[in-house]
Amino acid sequence: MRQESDHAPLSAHELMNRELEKLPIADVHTHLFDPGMGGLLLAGIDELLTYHYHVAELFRARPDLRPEAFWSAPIQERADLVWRELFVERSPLSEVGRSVVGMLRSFALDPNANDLGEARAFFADAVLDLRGHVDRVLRMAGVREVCMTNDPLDPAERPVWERGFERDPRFVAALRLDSAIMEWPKAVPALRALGYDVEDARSERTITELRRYLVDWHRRMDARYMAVSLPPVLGYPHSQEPWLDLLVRAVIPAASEVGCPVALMIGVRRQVAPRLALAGDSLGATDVESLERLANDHPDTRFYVTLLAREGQHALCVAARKFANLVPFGCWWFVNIPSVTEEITRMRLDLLGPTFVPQHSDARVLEQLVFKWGRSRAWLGRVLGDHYADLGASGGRVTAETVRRDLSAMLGQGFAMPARG
Ligand code: RAT
Ligand code: ZN
Repeated sequence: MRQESDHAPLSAHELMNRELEKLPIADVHTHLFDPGMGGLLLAGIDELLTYHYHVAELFRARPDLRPEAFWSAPIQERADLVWRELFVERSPLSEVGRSVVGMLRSFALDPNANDLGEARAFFADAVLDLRGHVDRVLRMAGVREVCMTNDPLDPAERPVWERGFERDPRFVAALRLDSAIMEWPKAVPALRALGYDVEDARSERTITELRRYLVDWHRRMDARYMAVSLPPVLGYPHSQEPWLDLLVRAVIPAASEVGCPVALMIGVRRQVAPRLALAGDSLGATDVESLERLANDHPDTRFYVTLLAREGQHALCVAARKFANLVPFGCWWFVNIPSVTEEITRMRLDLLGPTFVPQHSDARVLEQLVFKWGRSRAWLGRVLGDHYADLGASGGRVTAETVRRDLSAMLGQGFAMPARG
């Protein structure tokens, strides 16, 4: 391979890979927490192996296992079982399996070990200095900022915000709305307990109070955006679903009031297999036409949108060409597999140029940042390298500066609101 020191120009792929390696990433959606929030931040090998992506694969490998027995076992036992079934007895060929192998290697641990003894001892030691471990993981992952998923109605999380904690400026907040609006009126007692005068009927008073909740908590957390995961079909504007009414009458106005974007994560069908708990969710294809109508009716709201199904990704790109306030982001969960991420990202580049956010990690366990971003950098390098090579071959300018500028706009800024003209 040519080296820079040879003064031979780097190929577009070499340049891209070098710049991606150096790029400080703003990870726009994770389920990680500020280390100051105590036990909420998950880390270590047992949490890594009991991640719900592995759990789903465990029950495929061992259909004879009863989920109830699995869930009632201690976490170490569950992690040992996952390791034995998915890493020792079978080759870990799935995306999440290959990722864990790579992650263990980056911590100089044996990815082919017969048991978890070495890894468990290593991570148990590492988390004794949690802040030092966080520093190391962020450095290894090349991540400068981690956006959390924050829910004031979560009884484990709310007291931490109420008590207050010293914030790590690298961990920024996102106000998650699923529990507040998706199963309305289920949230009414919890909102009332927090001092918001809401009732089951979606009266003007209730809407005003729900907005007050959103604005108050947005400010308290200094949140970057409000986010909600939605079913495949939005049915905008005619659906009678309470959540759609609340989205339109409370969430969008509250986001406008505080000047933040709204992230719509569309396409999830929750709990089709309830026995699998977090691993029991599925997906469905999105009606992008509703999204177009929503974007058209709310031109001043910036919607960051990710779709769970492969179907609909092309339509989303086309919709985003019509509505600048629709910004596709990330290859989410079931589409976060290289065969599909490459397809989606090539399509987004072809149709939108560098005006979207190509990836987020969705990490739930700290060390996942290392492998999820390691793997994303690899396919991003292939896809972006091809596009810049093509641009260069056509006579366009491809330099370290232009590549760095574009990468920073796509992956380094988080969900930014454009400056008002
Ligand atoms: O990818 C995941 O971990 C899912 O369980 C979901 O959390 C999803 O990302 C979401 O944010 O709803
Ligand atoms: Zn998520």
